[in-house]
Amino acid sequence: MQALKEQFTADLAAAKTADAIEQVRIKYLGKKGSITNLAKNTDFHSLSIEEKKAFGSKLNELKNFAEQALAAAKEAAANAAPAKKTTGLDLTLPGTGRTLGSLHPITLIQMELESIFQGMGFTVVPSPECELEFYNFDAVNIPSDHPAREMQDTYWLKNQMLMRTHTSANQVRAMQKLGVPLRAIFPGRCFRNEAVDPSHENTFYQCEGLVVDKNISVANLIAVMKTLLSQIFHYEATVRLRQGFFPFVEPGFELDFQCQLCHGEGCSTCHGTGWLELIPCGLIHPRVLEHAGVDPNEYSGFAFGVGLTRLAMMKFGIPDIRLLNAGDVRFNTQFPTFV
Ligand code: FA5
Repeated sequence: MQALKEQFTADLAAAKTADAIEQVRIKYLGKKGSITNLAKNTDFHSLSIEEKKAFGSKLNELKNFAEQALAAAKEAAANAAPAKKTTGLDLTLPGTGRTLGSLHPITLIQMELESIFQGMGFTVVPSPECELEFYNFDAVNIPSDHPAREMQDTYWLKNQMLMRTHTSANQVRAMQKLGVPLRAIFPGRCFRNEAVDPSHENTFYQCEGLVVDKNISVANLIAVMKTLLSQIFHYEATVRLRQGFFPFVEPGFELDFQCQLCHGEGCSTCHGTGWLELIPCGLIHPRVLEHAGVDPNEYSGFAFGVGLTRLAMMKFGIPDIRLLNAGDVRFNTQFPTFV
């Protein structure tokens, strides 16, 4: 009986559900249960009266013990908290913050430039990066044997096509397509196969500007350049105008900008000169007008090619041009969306 009691106790401890407890009850107290069978299998005839009494009392004790233990186990199982069903959703977790996108400094400066020029009545014209040799060179008065071609090392494609080396490639096509009078800008990427340093990239942005009308003079050109710079920098920028040579303008100028990183002292960005070439410009050469079918006796005009990438460097104080193409998000996200 003692062994049976111990085995019963162990079985009951292992039974955790109402079903399992019922199985234990059947195993020990059911019709053919081990405790029930104890009485059936005992040969009472061979026992004395005292032995019969003692056996009966022990057996009752065991039955009572088993019944009470089963009742307690059933109650405990019924009261146990039901297993939690989880959806995998934890509403107490902190939310994931959304990062706001940001605009690249070149995009910012291009948007600003477009808005300034639109304010002066210019149209913004999209243009192809992949050009015909004719529009990039011949049409703007740079024939194949002209030394100016060597100034702009070119990435050549097939079929007399190339990656444009400057946005001046738009001058003649724009006059042919849009006609004159004309007042338009052409912002976009240019490509030159040249050594890269803090102020030179092989892929950079320019913004060509073109005004063709009657009686256009250098005074008009200077007025537009002054308006542009004062609106971009919100202060009187220190500039210098010097003679410049470009086969597609006559006279030609270089508008240099005092380096904003060293304030004219000289640094690696301006190669120690204190100045950065920013806006080459001039009056459109009569031969370029002729290439576009425009009569130079009737019309004149000016053109300029803003170095957009360098303008971004001056505006935002970026010391090395290579940062702009590096694609480093830590750099790209530093710039105010509204300038
Ligand atoms: C030209 O490309 C002429 N087409 C500009 C022009 C237009 C002159 C209309 C007259 C009339 P230039 O090669 O100097 O000129 O380049 C113009 C500007 O582009 C430079 O002043 C400079 O700001 C920028 N630039 C030129 N090469 C690079 C380069 N490798 N990396 C970054 N910026 C450059």
